[in-house]
Amino acid sequence: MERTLGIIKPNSVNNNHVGKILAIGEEAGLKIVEMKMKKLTKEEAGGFYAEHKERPFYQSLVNFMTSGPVVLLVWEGNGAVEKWRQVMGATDPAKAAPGTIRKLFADSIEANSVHGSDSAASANRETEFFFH
Ligand code: 3AN
Repeated sequence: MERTLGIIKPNSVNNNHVGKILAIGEEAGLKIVEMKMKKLTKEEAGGFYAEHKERPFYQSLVNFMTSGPVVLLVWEGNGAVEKWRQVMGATDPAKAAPGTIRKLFADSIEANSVHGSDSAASANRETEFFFH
């Protein structure tokens, strides 16, 4: 069984889409094994996205991710990393496939509703960052 870190971002919490997003993950065969709601600090959001520090959108991304509470969760399932990324859809909602979370709920490429770890190694690091 694999685990991956998911985040429901502030736009989707604010738009009352938490339940629908969790249902999509569960219906894909993933199980919620840890979950908490939290307003991230600038330090947490900045540290979490440290790999993007040099990108032009970094400061705006940190501001957005701290603009309201997020839902942090750990999904478990066979191939959980890839499965959660499949149901999230492409980073840019304009390019996301029909039926994916980002196609359904994203407001922009920045406010794109959800995060998912991009590899098993990232999943371990990100789960540690927020839960242990
Ligand atoms: P993903 O979350 O799909 O793995 P990353 O890791 O490339 O995508 O980007 C991390 C986050 O940064 C995205 N989820 C999105 O919120 C934001 N982001 C990515 N690209 C852009 C962009 N061109 N403009 C604004 N925000 C962006």
